[in-house]
Amino acid sequence: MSLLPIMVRLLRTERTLHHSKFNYFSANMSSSPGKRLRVLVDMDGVIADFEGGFLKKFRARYPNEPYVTLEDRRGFWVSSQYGNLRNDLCEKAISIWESKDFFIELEPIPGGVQAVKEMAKMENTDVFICSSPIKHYKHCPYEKYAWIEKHLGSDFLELIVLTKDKTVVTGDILIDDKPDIFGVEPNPSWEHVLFTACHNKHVHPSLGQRRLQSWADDWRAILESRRL
Ligand code: UMP
Ligand code: MG
Repeated sequence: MSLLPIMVRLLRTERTLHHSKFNYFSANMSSSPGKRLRVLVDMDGVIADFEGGFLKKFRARYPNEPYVTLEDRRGFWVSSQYGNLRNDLCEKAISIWESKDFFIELEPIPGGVQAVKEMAKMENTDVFICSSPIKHYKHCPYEKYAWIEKHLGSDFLELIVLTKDKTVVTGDILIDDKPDIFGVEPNPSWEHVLFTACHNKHVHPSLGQRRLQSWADDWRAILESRRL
């Protein structure tokens, strides 16, 4: 039996394997190294200053009521802390963010808009704005869209995910100031990077949880670490 046909077949197989391996590596190396990344960026407390806007409007509408300084804020829920101060202050707090123009007039958090624009331009990177609207829907969802258009531009209107449950949204990273993010999906695909805010700076991060102290912090390094 001649060995020639077998050797020819082996050589062909080797060449095919080599060729496809080369294609695989060259495809991966052609742009930036590592995999494509999907980043979910929260709005309130991360790019829009919910806490500052709330305090300013609460004090203007209820000048004779007690209030909580940003320094003394504890816990994610503003309404709970105000309710603990005095029962009826819970409803008064809620009345502030249920009012027309509350969400659209929020000031941007320093560096946030610039960082989001920059990450959206990065190669192999998809950015979505992932925000929870309040149940009183008369103004909030509309104003969140208007805020994004005003500060990030109309292209970002296509990148908005409004949901009460962020666990059902898939992504590699979720940058969010809420310390505990739960929902129907017990194993969300994203790593929750806790964005530091007045209400969470005293919170001990859960095991292995990373923080972004502000937008001056190294957000690029956090993104790149997830690309590997
Ligand atoms: N919110 C409340 N009660 C509070 C504080 C905030 O309902 O005491 C709302 C305002 C925002 C939402 O719509 O929670 C926070 O959204 P995320 O930043 O988690 O997406
Ligand atoms: Mg938030």
